Amino acid sequence: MTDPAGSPAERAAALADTARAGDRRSLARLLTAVENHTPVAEEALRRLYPLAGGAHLVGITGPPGAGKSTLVAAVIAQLRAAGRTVAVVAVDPSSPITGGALLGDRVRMQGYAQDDGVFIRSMASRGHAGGLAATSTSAAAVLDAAGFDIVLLETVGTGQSEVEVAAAADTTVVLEAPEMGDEVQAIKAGLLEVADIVVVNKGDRPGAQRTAAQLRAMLAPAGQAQADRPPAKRPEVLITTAVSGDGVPELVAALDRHRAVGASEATPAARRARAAAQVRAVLVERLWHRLASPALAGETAAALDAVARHDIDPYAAADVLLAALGREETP
Ligand SMILES: Nc1nc2c(ncn2[C@@H]2O[C@H](COP(=O)(O)OP(=O)(O)OP(=O)(O)O)[C@@H](O)[C@H]2O)c(=O)[nH]1
Ligand SMILES: [Mg+2]
Repeated sequence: MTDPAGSPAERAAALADTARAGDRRSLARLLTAVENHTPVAEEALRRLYPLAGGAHLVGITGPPGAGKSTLVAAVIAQLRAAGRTVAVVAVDPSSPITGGALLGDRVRMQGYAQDDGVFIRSMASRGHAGGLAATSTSAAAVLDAAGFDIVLLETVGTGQSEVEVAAAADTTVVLEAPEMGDEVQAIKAGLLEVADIVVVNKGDRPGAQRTAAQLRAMLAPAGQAQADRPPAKRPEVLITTAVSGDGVPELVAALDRHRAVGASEATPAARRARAAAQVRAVLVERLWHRLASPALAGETAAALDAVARHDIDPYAAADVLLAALGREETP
């Protein structure tokens, strides 16, 4: 395959068409473009977004080492046995290589390397504000338009990343492992807020039942993490053992149930709220990008330094930078 020549728009059109037809190299190139936020990616997304919407987008998040990648590999096996196709994006804000690489190794070990019904990709989030949500949403839309039945987004839960990934997903699974210590307890409440399904993995370890019971208690009516959640929205708590596959069929069934309920019950307001989160992420990213452009970089740096020195507050700096953006628009 040669590099398609032509304008970004023409290249994007060609890539979008071949990616949509399922060509893996085109998919890989398009996702690289998405990762690098190139004009080609934007143009391709313009073509593909209207064709997306058929896939079930599932976010899987949780603390480092909880077994996300191992569970994703087990879910892939379960889905393929049922004849369903699946694409995985492992989004790792800290180490873009390792998460996807481990998952890729496992899936190769399982014999899916030559299987057209499985596509795996790891992606960096480029660190800046809104980047993870924008990247996840765009990558999911590309894979959705390419016809995969299920698109899994794996990301390590570190505080903000899971919220951004949840914005891109129809169903968010929060993974916990037993005996993970106090620092994990601290992020648990934040993680649980985005959970549609809670999974205690490493069910073969002592304490799994106890952890599941604790989580059920936290999510029960008097618990802390569900105060503003209607009863039907309370996440169920499942136990899996990713290394053996125990509990994985139950997890897939729970995903299907959540999707069916979501499709029938999601209100226009809920759909708009999710769209708002996605658009806001892109907006923040675009504005930040423009502030870093040669025309505004000096003014941006000066405003940030002034905040760092406590000469002005962040609100005042935001006003200054919004004014600078406005001046740039109307020269
Ligand atoms: N005993 C046991 N070990 C497991 C299970 N699932 C995963 N592990 C092990 O836990 C370790 C971490 O698993 P990963 O799947 O890499 O975890 P992860 O959440 O993807 O980790 P990061 O991507 O680094 O955040 C590996 O050594 C796995 O073999 C399980 O069900 N039982
Ligand atoms: Mg992983």
